[in-house]
Amino acid sequence: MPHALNRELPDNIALIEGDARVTYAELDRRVLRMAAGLLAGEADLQEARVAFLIPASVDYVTVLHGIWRAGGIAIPLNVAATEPEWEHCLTSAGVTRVITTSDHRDSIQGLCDRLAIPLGEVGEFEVDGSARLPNLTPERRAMIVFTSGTTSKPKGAVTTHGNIAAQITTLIDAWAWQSDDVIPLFLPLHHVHGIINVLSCALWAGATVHVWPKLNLEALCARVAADAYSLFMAVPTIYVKLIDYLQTLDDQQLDVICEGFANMRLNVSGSAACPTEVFEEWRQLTGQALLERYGMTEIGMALSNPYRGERRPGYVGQPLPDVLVQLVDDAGDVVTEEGIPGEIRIQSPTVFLEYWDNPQATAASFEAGWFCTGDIGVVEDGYFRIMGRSSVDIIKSGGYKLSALEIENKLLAHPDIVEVAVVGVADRTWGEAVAAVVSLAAGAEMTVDSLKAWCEGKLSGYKIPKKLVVTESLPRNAMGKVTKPALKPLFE
Ligand code: MLC
Ligand code: AMP
Repeated sequence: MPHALNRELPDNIALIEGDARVTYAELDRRVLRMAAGLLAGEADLQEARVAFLIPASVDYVTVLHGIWRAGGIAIPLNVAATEPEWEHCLTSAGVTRVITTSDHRDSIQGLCDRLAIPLGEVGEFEVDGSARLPNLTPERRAMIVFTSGTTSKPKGAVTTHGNIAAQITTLIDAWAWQSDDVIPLFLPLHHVHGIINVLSCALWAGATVHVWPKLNLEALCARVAADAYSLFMAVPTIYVKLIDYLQTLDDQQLDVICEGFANMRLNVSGSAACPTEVFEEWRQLTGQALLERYGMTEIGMALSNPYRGERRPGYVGQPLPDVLVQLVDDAGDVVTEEGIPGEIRIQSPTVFLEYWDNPQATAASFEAGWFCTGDIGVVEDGYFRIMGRSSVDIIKSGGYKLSALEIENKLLAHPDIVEVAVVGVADRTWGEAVAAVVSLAAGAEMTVDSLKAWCEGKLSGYKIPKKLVVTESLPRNAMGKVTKPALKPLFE
């Protein structure tokens, strides 16, 4: 199978979790036992959808690769999501079983019972002995990652084994992954940044991943200061949080941590625009010129500043090998000159297969064989710059892509809310912060804290509005549509 764990370096450490160090040989043995347990005598899972609710850990990797080896489609669930959000993933993907850990069982047991989906813990599937494993050709479906868009509910983006292998190998070459690399992994493992760019690239290269169940800046920086890592990949919000944290330290502590970052061979930023001030502050602190790249769940990584060469602040570089990029203007014409903006469209072996069980959405996202990203870009002096998105209904907060429509739909269920519009407003830490404008039923009152409290359990924490404006009525155009750009100044 193309993206199996590295098998050439069985004694290398694949994963560090707490005090445990797991070699590639040990991990491979666990994965084989998991695959055998999942198959339970069958020859092939035949693309059955197996979801798993497991934080970043050796268990997570065992289950992900076990599902792949057994011929299933792996669906990583967000450990911080709410029950209605999990329900959408399980039902829309036709999930046939869910795997979790003892710590998370209680949170999803009731839902699985209600949906009559068998739920098991990791250990229950790890059987002794081995099984004949199916032959996995590149066109077979491997994974579904749920991604928000311009529809109210997240869509399941399906990637094949071939897509995943292409997404990995292009980065192995572009960023010169090596088997002696060590990388910390603190990003969520239900999105491609964590799953592909960090975890899968490292495991392909025979490198070492130090898994953190949660971002802990102090503990992470202590390891950085000890020169534990050669590579670092994060969203811009994490660099902002690191800069803020470093500023709280005394000079001696600061120096040793900055030295740790300086000694790494590469620091990468992506998933959202990296402000030029953050690029400059990071360079001043650590001497590292952040390598900014651009990607998307549906396409993996597409554009990247060079590993060797000029890394230009505010730009995302050039197409990665084998990635074809077009800019298409409003008139539908391909842009042929620098300086003229257009929608970024992609053709590449890394581009996903389809949205699960949604041929209309799949068809709508392609134009003449090109995947339409909805992002607007421009080329200036040979480098791509991301100018924004064609939809105001997509918000990028701390690297998470959020649908304003999904949040609006939830808020409309609030008994006091008559009308609502959700927008993203510029925010130093989050890039964009979720902000809601509401009009209320007569006599009702609302504060941002009372709204947050009401949202708990209904929306993942990062989707909950951080800002609120209560107004008499929402501004609408002649067609009756809320004019969202007119709302942003309300939060200035
Ligand atoms: C957490 N909070 C957020 C948030 N993350 N609010 C808005 N946006 C976010 N992204 C809120 C919590 O709800 C909580 O609110 C408070 O912040 C503290 O929560 P926390 O969990 O302790 O925060 P922290 O651990 O600091 O998380 C921040 C973060 C996380 C940046 C580490 O958001 C994160 O891991 N982001 C990365 C997402 C990612 O991997 N995206 C890639 C998608 S793939 P309260 O009110 O309870 O205090 C992709 C393609 C590509 O984009 O190109 O890579
Ligand atoms: P997701 O759908 O969660 O995979 O997020 C993908 C989106 O993140 C892209 O469509 C872009 O809008 C945004 N994105 C990713 N990387 C960058 C970047 N370097 N600069 C600006 N936007 C980015």
